[in-house]
Amino acid sequence: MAEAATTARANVNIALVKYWGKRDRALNLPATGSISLTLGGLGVEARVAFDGGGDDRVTIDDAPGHGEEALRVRRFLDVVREESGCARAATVETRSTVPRGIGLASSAAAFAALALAGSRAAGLRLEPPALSALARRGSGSAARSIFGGFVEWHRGERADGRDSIAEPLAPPDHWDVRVVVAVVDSAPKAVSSREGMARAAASAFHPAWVDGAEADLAEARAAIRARDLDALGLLAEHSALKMHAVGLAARPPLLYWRGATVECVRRIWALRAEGVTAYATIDAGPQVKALCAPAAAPAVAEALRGVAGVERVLTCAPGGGAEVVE
Ligand code: 2P0
Repeated sequence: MAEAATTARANVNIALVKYWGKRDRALNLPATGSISLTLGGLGVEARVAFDGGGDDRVTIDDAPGHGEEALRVRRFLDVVREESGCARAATVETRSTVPRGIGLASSAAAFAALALAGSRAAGLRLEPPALSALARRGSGSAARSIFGGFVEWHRGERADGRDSIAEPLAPPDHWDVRVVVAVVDSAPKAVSSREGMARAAASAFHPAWVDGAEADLAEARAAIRARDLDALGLLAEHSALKMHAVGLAARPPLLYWRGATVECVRRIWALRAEGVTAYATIDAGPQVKALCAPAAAPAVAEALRGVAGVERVLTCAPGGGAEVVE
């Protein structure tokens, strides 16, 4: 039996050990595990009601949803109906509190919020692991945004993906770090991460990426447990650069960087040489994110603001997991 409308909120997350390639595209099952940090204050709120017949009505940031974005939401609602037995069409409204065009993909936050709001609205009370598996069906990285703080998403072995779920490694208050985001290009990207991942999976370097994953995950887990910023930062930088190397070796090649992307990485390395501890990571776009201690964040932000081509800089702290709003 469907319940009344439910609203839920979830935050974006940034991968420290990246998800880059799938073992099953339909179910968003990853080729490797990944580890992320959920960021506070950058989220998506989703309201879902299974309230009628006909087609699903999807509103995204106060405008009727259209194209690929709305199609992904409708496909996800089909998954919720399949899991719950609810046959009704839905009314969905999502609102993003992530500033637009900053290169922090909101799909992780959106599908985590939709998984929580949608499952409740359809009458399901899912435990966090099942909720994470559901969110994964919308967007792989959404599996991680169900939880706050440091999170690991397991590759899993099962063909049905039931064991490919995220779990918290440490809550947001375990370790107060900052992620300073340098926006170097706010235009929509030419190659989506979904397409990029498919291309990267066919790269000659992808088998090496998969081979290195377990060692990277173990190193990241240990660094998070020990609150060792140098160890985690070096590993996060390595994972990001390796991820982009896989794309460079793909045919056709995949290059998300702009000139300013490289300059930001070099500026972060120069800061380190000056004694400011900061480490770079880059996702499926040209933006550079620096992991650093709270005390170093103002200096890191100022340095990145000074790099030619940087449009804006924002600083984020660890954030919490998905929650029901009403
Ligand atoms: C990550 N990215 O681990 C990696 C690093 C981008 C670079 O997860 O196809 O939107 O929906 O499963 O999760 C972005 O890809 O892809 C992503 P789908 P998703 O954060």
